[in-house]
Amino acid sequence: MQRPVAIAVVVLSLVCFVLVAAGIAAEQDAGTGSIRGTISGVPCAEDVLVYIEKAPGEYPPPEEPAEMDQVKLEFVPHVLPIVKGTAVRFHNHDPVSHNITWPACCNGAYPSYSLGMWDQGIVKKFTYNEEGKITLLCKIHPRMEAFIIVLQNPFFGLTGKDGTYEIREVPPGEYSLKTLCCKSCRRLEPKVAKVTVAAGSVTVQDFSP
Ligand SMILES: [Cu+2]
Repeated sequence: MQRPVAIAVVVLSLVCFVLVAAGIAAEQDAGTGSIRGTISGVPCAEDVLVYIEKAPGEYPPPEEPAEMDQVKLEFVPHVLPIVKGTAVRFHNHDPVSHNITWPACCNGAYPSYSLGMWDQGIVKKFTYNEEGKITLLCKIHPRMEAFIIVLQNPFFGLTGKDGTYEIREVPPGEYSLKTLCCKSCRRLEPKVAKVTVAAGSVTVQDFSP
């Protein structure tokens, strides 16, 4: 093959690859919609969980575990939403031992439990097979606290510092969208909104007290 012809073949192949990849991405997005919005008027607009309470169908957990770290005597992240059946890997990046526990919760789905003491660098794992809100505590450091929220489906978002959230690739339908505050505003009543999601479009749903 002459050199200019070879170059043309390579360029054409690349163009075809990009077009096919773009087509696949468009097809994936075309069948679903997204939900966006802002939480305002609450003491802490960050790390508010916004989630679809119940979506039709079964949602298998991801193969990759979720991660909960301990860094500088804090849990990272502070709020970890997962789909039912997801395994969580617990890390310790502190030069001291931690002892993660949680009190019984969720109508008996999770009895009180301790992951035991462990040192820096060791990883522990636990699989959450029931829905619920689990409060993580550390027996050694009373100020440490975090939340694992086990949900029925993967359609959830956490607000950033500016109070905005986004839930992507939601199948079209009518849903009950709920909020859950976990920080200083955790005693605020959860909010509920009825939302309709259409393929290829964005549903805007803001929340305020
Ligand atoms: Cu600790």
